[in-house]
Amino acid sequence: APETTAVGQRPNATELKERIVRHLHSTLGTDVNKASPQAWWRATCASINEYVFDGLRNTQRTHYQQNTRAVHYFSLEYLMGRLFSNNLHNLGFYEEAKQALLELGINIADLEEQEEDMALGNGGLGRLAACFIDSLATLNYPAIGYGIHYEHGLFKQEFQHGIQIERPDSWREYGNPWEICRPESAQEISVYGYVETVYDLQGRMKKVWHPGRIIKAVPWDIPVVGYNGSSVNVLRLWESRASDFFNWDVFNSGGYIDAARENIEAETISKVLYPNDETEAGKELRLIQQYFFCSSSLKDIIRRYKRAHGDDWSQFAKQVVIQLNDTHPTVAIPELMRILVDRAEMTWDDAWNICQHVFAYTNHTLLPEALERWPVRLFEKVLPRHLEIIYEINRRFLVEQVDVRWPGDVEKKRKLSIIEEGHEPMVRMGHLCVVGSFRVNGVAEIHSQLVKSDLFPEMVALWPDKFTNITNGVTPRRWLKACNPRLAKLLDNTIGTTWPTQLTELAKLKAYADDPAMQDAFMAIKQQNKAELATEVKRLTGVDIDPHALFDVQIKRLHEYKRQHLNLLHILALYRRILQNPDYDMVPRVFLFGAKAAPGYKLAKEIIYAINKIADKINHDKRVKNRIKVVFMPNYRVSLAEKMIPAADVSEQISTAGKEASGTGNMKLALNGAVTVGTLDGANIEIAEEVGLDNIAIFGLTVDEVKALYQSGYNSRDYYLNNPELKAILDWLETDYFTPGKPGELAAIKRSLLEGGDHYLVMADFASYCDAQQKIDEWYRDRNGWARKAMLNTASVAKFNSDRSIEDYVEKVWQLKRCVVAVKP
Ligand code: DL6
Repeated sequence: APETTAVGQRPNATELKERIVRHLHSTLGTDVNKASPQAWWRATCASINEYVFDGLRNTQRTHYQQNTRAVHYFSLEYLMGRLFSNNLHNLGFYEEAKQALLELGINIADLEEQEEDMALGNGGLGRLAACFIDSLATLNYPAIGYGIHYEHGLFKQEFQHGIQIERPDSWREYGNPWEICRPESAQEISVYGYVETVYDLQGRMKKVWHPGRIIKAVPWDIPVVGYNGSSVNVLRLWESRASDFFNWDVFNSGGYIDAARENIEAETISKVLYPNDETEAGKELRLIQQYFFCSSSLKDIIRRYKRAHGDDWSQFAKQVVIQLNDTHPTVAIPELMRILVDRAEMTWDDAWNICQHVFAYTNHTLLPEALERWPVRLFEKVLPRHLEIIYEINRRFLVEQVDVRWPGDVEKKRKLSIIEEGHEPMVRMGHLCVVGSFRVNGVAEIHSQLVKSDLFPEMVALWPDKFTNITNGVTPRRWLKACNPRLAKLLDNTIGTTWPTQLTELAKLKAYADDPAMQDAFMAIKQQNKAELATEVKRLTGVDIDPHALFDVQIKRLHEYKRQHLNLLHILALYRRILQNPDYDMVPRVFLFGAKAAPGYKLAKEIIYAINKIADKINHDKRVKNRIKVVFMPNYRVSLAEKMIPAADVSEQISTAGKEASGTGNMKLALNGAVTVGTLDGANIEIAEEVGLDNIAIFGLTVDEVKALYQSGYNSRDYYLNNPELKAILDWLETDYFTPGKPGELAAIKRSLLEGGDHYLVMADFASYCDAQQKIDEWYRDRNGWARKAMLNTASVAKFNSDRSIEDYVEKVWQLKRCVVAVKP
């Protein structure tokens, strides 16, 4: 335990029991003998919050007194999952709470199920933000996360006859015990309108924006508890409301209906999270969401800064650093310029100098469809003054940088311009980010190299030192200690208890990799986790799976580049081999999928449907004799990941090389002792370096080979014609074998691979993927050998810890100092 914590004395079970009962009475208005599970859960949350809020007050007071520099993490997404057990683990009294509840006749695991996931994000980018704020608090760095308080998070997924159905997620329908509304810190946000040019008495030109609409932004604070209660930071999420001012104006003039409509429109802004992963939406509401949270957050930061510094802006860039989580918050750059130039009446150069010391940008994707571009015409309508500012940023950039470096080179200007020319001119947000930030990072070594070589090579020529790499990481508190208590306990007993904050300690496990007793203990834990998951699979899907089979897990958003359909083709190959040879010898395997498809992504939904249909057929085919089971777990989310990851034997990380920026599921699975089947893509490359090639099954084309193949003219049909097994499988999809009476229902996959050009090279990698899977099969037959590999995975992945990522950001980007929080006596 650390010397100081923000939270103070930890309670024992008796104290907790008293608090829970007190809250049951005085907060929930009920009693022990009639309280519902929800009431028990809420009373326990309220008891936990007594400690959380103490920590929050102590942390905020200390930061204020010490006038600390802080990082402000701007992200449109935070995939927090549940906070109940996470907060208890981080506060250090999970066991005491478990005991207290037990004495009250309540099973803590049942209470955990009472909580809705806080799913305010789509996938990797949002979950990374959640891990980062955990690590920032744990490491005692002053930090605040800013985002949107969506009323509806990522949709809930159901399957009807195998088809994905989306249902609204109402995570806070009955309130959320972890959040605090702070109406006193509300902001007013302007949009639309026009810009007027005026001259003051000295003849100086000024731009005045006359907004067409004002919206109120109300903050909700979610305390973020560091491990051991070290610091309690804040995640501040903005909710949109109709502005009082605007509302009353319309209301007074008799426009009741109009006033109500205004209300609805204003509240729409924070209504729903856009469910697209890796695609830009291009919708007006999305741009307004982005501006709404950036403007509110900047105003909040400035209000806090002014409390200490008044109108003296000279310290601003020393106190404030803003990390832009992808390009989604880019509009913060012109917004800060607007505030400094138009409101604070600073010169352009002074204002730009501040901006360039405040913003840093993380790129999370190279996929062209995800690189945000906004139509100039939309910008002009929604943010007319910001468009003018972007034009001026661009003009100066082209004249002062590009033209100086490449005099008279019109083509370079066209390529580097923040405004893309064409029939529909566009604002390129990535360009604006690079120009306006002092640091740009990718999220894994290979990705950061590709950001430089493929995305922004000229920007690198202009500013070589601006670009860097910071490999992603995940918090071992949630992704090992809390989700895999059996393994956590084994680690505690074997290598000591400091690993949750000193993950490099895991390397000590290497010494036990050949110890049969430890191998047995490790495998026994995996077996228990698998048995638990098997029960959950039965409950959720009705499918019986054998916990002694190999559990092969692919959990991530559904996308062609992640190639769930490559996994499916291999399953079909195995099935076909069994049908052709009833004695086909293979290790029994359960293929587990979890994935949501963006509602508008047709092929992704077709792939889900195909997996479900094929699963149904195989699972009921007696001839298979349980050698294969296929399960698509519905509604994949953080809390389901926490159940699946500890039970995985194999981790599928099979994206086309060069397409997955990093991946973080790969890290969580390896940490929990799963062996990866993966391409040399994203962080897989670094995982392979850490665990060694004997402990990971690498296959497929490399980034360079992928590029060369595209260049030489890839023809997927060649693989179809030359590989009889692959041909037979694809042809199978056109029959009605899996969809009786409905031939062709699964043919979209074949069409995309043969006629659609197979952009993600599924056909090219198929044979190599089958070989890697064959290797896994052989490895798994040797129980001790497998145990060794699994243990060495856990022992070797300390690098992929979000504490390490945060220390890298601190060193390379943020330049923060730790601020140890003292408990007020
Ligand atoms: O950096 C977090 C995460 C990576 O691990 C994934 O590889 C990457 O696909 C994901 N990117 C996005 C893209 N969203 N946008 N823009 O979610 O980021």
